[in-house]
Amino acid sequence: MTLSKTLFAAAVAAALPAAFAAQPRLQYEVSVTNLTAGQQFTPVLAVTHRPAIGLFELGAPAPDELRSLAEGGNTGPYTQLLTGDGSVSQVLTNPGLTDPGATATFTIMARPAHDRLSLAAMLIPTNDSFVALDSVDLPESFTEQVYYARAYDSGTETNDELCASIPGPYFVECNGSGGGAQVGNGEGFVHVSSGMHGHGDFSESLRDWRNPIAQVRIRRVR
Ligand SMILES: [Ca+2]
Repeated sequence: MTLSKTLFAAAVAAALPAAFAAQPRLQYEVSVTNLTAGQQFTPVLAVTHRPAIGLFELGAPAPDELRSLAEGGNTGPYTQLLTGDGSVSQVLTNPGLTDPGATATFTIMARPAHDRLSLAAMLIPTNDSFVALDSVDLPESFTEQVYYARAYDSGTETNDELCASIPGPYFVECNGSGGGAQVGNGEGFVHVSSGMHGHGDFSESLRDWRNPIAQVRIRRVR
């Protein structure tokens, strides 16, 4: 690049609003397939970010933002925390429930140095279990990268498996919607979910699972 072109590029960059100049330049299509037989995924939180940050730490107490997501499917607190963070390119929530066997597909942007993707969604019906990928590599080229995700328990709520404690629009075992009772007294740390055991209102044969519980396909499209 000649000096004049360099100066011109610098002048253009300087003339751009800061928010526009900071726009992400890479785009990815992400498809999340629910591999369980009897669990729905709540709206999926997805974030592209630098390697320095992540959503949670296995074996450690869950942050409040994870508690909201894992117990109630609420992605708002994480969105508020991550929006505007200099280590984050984009944070989004893909709306709607993802049924067993179904796939949720969305696109997400990332700046070049922000080469990680994290995502999470509550499993319903569970007390505080969620499906997640934490800080996986985005594909460098236009090839597709496939990951398999496990179910985790946020450790913030006892797994009483009762309709009153598990929110959701309709569960056959509840003959209607679930509730949002705050049970508390959780296991204390984020761990691999032990599944559904049938000691409450829900059927173990309908609702339990084995890992992995989701296939995540990431394809760079721009
Ligand atoms: Ca729990």
